[in-house]
Amino acid sequence: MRVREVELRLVALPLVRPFRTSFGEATDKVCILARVVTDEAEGWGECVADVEPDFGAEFNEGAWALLRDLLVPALFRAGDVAAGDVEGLFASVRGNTMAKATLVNAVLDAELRAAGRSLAEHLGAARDRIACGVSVGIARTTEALLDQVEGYLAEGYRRIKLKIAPGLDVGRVRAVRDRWPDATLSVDANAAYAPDDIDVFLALDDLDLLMVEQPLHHDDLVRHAALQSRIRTDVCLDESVKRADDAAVALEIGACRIVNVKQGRVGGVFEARRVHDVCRGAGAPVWCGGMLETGVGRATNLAVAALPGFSLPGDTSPSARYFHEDLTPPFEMAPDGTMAVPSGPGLGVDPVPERLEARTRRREVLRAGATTPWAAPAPSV
Ligand code: SMG
Ligand code: MG
Repeated sequence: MRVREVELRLVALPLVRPFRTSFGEATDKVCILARVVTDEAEGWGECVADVEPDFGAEFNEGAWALLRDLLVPALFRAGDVAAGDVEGLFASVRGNTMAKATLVNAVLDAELRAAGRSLAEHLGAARDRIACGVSVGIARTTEALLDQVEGYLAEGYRRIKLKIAPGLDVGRVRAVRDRWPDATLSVDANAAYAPDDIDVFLALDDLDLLMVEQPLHHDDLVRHAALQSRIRTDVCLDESVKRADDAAVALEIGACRIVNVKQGRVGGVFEARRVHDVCRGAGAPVWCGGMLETGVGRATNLAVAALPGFSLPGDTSPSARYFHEDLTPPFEMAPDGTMAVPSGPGLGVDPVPERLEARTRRREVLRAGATTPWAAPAPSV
């Protein structure tokens, strides 16, 4: 397959309610979408980077520059490519897994649409519906948090994840646990704590949590191992796992017992499947994380979440939990807290053209063969 054109768009969608984490608050979802045009079909990819480098080191403007100046030109230069080759084309670019995932997934989508095969089937899906959880942002008050949780439980979510931050942790979580003694609850700290905060985790240990997600620094597996050895609750890693080998090392040294798999964080669906395989081999449960994706990224996540090792509900909520109007036809959750995995060719969904246009803040079309500044021959001296 030859990639002839890549269209980049920066899109912005208002969120139905602000999403507050330990590192900040978002009122809009702002991300890059890529549409690759090949001689056979078109494919879509969504970048999970955000406006600022807070969850991870990547951010929209940086990812845009990298895509435009290095990754897309590498794709054009490669000529005839298969989706399985794309990761290799980017091997000389260190890190930047969110930007890379955008194109890995988009080229695969094009390939699968041309072949009439769904992404879920291609990856090796074991089910056609997945269990949904919901990630609840830090609320202004405990009462507001309880109201939100009550609403989500009534909608049928199978697991409630509470975002926590220093000072907004044990008291809040205990209030939720006291009200719903049988709910499946977890917490996510987004790396906000230090090893000295052990008392917080010892207190959370009494609240019967499914897991505590990314309590410590995003790069510190060793201290996560020390923490895991002191608490009963399973530690789950998110930010710390940027490739399959990170998961292997984390499990080997006891830094966690559960892994949050986000294809957009680890460089795309192929690496996500490798993370899944490593964890499955080690007997560790995995679940599908989320980055408040639009329908494009959500369809990608659902295909990954259908793999056999995904044994816990994911942060894979329906479109209405995030947006008044998604870019794609909305993903809906059944009252039993499950959602269908798309079964059409490729991602199985497309952005609705008018909605995409209305939400686009910037658009740039890159064409194979066109001169790019960095690729211009060096002037002779
Ligand atoms: O997609 O429902 C979602 C959000 C899930 O909590 C969620 N994601 O650390 O797991 C995480 C966060 C990161 C997103 S912050 C913008
Ligand atoms: Mg997380």
